[in-house]
Amino acid sequence: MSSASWNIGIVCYPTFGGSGVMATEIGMGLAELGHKVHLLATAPPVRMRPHPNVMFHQVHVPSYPLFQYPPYSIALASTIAEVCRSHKLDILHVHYAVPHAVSAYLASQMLGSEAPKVVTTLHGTDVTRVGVETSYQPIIRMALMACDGLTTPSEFLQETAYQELDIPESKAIQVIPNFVNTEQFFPSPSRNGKPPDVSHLFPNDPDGNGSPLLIHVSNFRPVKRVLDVVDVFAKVSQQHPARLLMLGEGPDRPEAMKRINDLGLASKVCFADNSSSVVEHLQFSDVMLLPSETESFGLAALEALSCGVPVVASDVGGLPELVQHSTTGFLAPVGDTTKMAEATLQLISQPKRRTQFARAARQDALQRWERSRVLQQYESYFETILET
Ligand code: GMT
Repeated sequence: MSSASWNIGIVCYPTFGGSGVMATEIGMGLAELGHKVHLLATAPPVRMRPHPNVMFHQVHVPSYPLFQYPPYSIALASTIAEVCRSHKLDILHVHYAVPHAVSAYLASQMLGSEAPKVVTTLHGTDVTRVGVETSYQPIIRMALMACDGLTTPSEFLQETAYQELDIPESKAIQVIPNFVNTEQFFPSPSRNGKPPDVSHLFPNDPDGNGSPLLIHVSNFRPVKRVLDVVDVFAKVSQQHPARLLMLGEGPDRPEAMKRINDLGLASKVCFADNSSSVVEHLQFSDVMLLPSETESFGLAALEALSCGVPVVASDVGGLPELVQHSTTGFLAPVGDTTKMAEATLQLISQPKRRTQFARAARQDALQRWERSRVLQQYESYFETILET
């Protein structure tokens, strides 16, 4: 742990998305290391747990009949300024640049010499999708240039931020990866190489007991290409008995359900909502499918690897930095569901091979992505920022 204890503000979206999850896990981790952490969001973040060093500050966004869009950005800026003043924050760490970096900039203007150091962590679509929109890019760029520190979870996103947001090389962007709590996400101790009984998830498929289980976990946004998941599963099912678990909620879920019904695969597919335990479902699973169109990192894939579940993913964005092709999973071009199905079949049809991949996946999670190691990187980074 660093010698000093800091007052750290963390701004995030409170939902199940990866940026909010990482923001909260960083906050919880820093609190355990002795820092005072103030989480600012419109609702308690989903991964927030009670801890004496963690305080939650709700951002209220008043509405008014005149407003078609209540001004979240300025409500957040005012809350940030208030929390900074009341709790003498040393560092404000904002997650997802749009619009959080802009709110942090406004708060700093309000606070003048009382302003804390501001660090923004870019997460993905805040650069690759939303950040490049012409309505947002100039102001996001201005706010990022004003930050004391910038981080990304992958080299891919670092490079993309320099290019797409036109950030000069003189402005350092530090890569600090996402992490996983390997004590929380671990392989099922009872599994011992045998597929667990998941018949309770598939009440209409009594014949499939023991057949391999594929899993997809996401927010079902278009960028996740959930119809490719269905396509891969359909191709796999033609050649090998299998079942599919679709975990999460989002806009493309109804279409995925419809496609599965149309294909006559409903009895072999289970849809679980966000209230389900991700760890428990991963522990049941044999292979994770993540055929995203883009992915700055792929936190869901990391959680799978940590549970000893090999990942079949698209060869895009930060995924090649995470998934080691032919060792912890397989990578295939975006949209190439035939290659993804072949890779999945290789794993599920050869249980010994799958077990080798599962061991390598767990080992990799422990070696490269372990929570305490990454938290140390954040502490050192904040120390450097506070010294400048
Ligand atoms: O960028 C997003 O779509 C939002 C974000 C989220 O809140 O879900 O996801 C991004 O951040 C995660 C945490 O750093 C990464 O694991 C995801 O790969 C990334 N999503 C994309 O780049 C599409």
